[in-house]
Amino acid sequence: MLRDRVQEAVDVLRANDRGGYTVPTQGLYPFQWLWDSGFVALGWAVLEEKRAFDELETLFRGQWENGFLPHIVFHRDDPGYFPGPEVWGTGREPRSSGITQPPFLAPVVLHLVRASGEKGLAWARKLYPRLLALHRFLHLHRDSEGTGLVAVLHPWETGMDNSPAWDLPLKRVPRHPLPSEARRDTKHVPPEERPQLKDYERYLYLVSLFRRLGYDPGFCYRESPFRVVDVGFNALLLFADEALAELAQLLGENPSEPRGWWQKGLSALEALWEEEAGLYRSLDLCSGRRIPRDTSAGFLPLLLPLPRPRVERLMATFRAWMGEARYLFPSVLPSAPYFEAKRYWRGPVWAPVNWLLAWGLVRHGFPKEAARLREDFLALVERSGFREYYHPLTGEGLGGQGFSWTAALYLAWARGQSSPPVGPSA
Ligand code: 9WN
Repeated sequence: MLRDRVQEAVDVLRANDRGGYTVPTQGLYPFQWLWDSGFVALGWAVLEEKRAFDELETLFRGQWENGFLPHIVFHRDDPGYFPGPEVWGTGREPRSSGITQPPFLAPVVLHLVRASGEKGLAWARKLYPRLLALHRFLHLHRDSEGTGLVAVLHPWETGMDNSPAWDLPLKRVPRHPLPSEARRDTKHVPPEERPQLKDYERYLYLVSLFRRLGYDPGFCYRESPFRVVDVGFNALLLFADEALAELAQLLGENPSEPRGWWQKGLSALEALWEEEAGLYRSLDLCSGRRIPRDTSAGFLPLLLPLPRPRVERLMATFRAWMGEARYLFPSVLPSAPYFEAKRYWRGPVWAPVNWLLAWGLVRHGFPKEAARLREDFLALVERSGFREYYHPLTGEGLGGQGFSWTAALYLAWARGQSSPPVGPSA
């Protein structure tokens, strides 16, 4: 059975391969997405190491001169997605969006280098300056006060687009009237599994604002009514800083800049800890308050070295969540009033989150819990195929079908448990 699914996973990746890059799924997402590419590369690495590096090189073709890396690169036209390149109007070549996504790339490159030795080092050498420029952009332009943590300016930048954590900060964002037929997503996926129109109208308002501001990083930061220190984005950036410093060392480059960001960020992260809830929460920079919503992102700091009492407390919360879901790991605790089992990022299980949490658990010495994340994910695929996300109580498959990151992580995980490329177990 496992063997058949492995072949199916390979077929999904090959079917979504557009030559040098992989679309997340056909129809719903027909371009190259930033953080998807990181996870997809982990799967390609199982089949062809070079193809994994190509995925990232193609993504970096979309990098801007200031180091910014857009969340979508529109390598080819496709009328099936909204908002397409003409709505973004970023004026770049290749055409791209004008917001970013979690920079889950340096850890992937390091992971690939560890697996492929000298060859990998040569490929990584080409990517290193581009990664460094991306990290510089984020630490400089998204942390204008030099706090050590960076802000996101659009829910899509978090990768967890429709998370209930964004409901409160989004209320401040005006609605950009949008005829419901403008949306293409609900033509591919049942509307109850997608965001509501009122959310989409706010997403589009932000896009039109940034476009009006010419995508100038300073103006966008100051003018955006949505400015949030997302715990997930920051945990991934710091994890990537640590990987970048390690990569610098392997390549004979100076690791002090990424190491400095990492150290500063680690202490700043404490501002996101919520003792009573026993997990980390995002901070709304416009109100100056932590957002009172608990989501799976609150566990992602497990990717980082944390004080032991903090880890113990976080694990107690983690186990409480384990007790409420049949399949780990739900994006929202099922008993929370804002839980929606089928709507994206408001309850369902996502392959990349399981993968990242498992790396965090391995790092902190919780192999049993990490194994459970892997087993549940494999069971979900066994039951429902390679879907975009899954119902945490029934295992029903939801969202897009033939999904690349799900297939890629299945391939990577079919071989056994994986360890993070940094930390004691690396
Ligand atoms: C907007 C591609 C992307 C993922 C995101 C996921 C979803 C896009 C959308 O799909 O977002 O970027 O149109 O809904 O939320 O994490 O990268 O798979």
